Amino acid sequence: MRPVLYSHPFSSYCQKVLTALYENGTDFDTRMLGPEDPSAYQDLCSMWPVKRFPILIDGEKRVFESSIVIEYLDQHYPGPVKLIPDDADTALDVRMMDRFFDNYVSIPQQKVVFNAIRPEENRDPYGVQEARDMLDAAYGWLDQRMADREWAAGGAFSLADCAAAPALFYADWTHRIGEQFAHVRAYRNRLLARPSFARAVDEARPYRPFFPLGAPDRD
Ligand SMILES: N[C@@H](CCC(=O)N[C@@H](CS)C(=O)NCC(=O)O)C(=O)O
Repeated sequence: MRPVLYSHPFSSYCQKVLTALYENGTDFDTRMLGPEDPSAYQDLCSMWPVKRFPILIDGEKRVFESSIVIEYLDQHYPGPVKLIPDDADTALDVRMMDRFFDNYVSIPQQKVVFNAIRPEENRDPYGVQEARDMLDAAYGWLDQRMADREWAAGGAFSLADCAAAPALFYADWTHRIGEQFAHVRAYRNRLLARPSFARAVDEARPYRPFFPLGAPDRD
């Protein structure tokens, strides 16, 4: 039996897992979370009351959290690309960078987007400014880190890059990565050129009109 991913193509955390799946050509089925099949979302909510996706179902096993889904795939469906390195210290570096991209790029990016879709009276300009400041701090730190690296950690494409790809993709749409962060921009371009992530981006193209801040005409 193949694992089943509850997923939507336009979701950044789903793209993170899809990138991992495509890297290794892993066979899986999708339950698409969308208006075409409301039962998929109902099933997700009954399994995971926090209602966040993606989740992976593999037989009796339910795996939540994109990073842990990728760890699970690495253990149970290994392929030619080792997304968690065998060396323990290198694996720590990979996990550290995965946390960096989720906590300090994706989360503030989503904060700005979610604020935009709230009713006017519930908007939070202070929180949005904090999120934008966090993105600038993250871009600055990452720019130095990426000055002499191709990938985020360990010298090869890994879990950390699966996290980085959609995080930087949408962060740039939300809060532009300035020209001064040339190493971050170059890294984002390398991620966009990676066939696994390019495929995830292509599959999500039809949903671009739904991007709340207006999708830019690029990428
Ligand atoms: N920490 C979670 C975050 C997942 C997450 O926030 N997913 C978004 C989609 S990109 C979601 O479920 N949004 C639904 C909502 O906010 O109601 C993970 O890594 O899987």
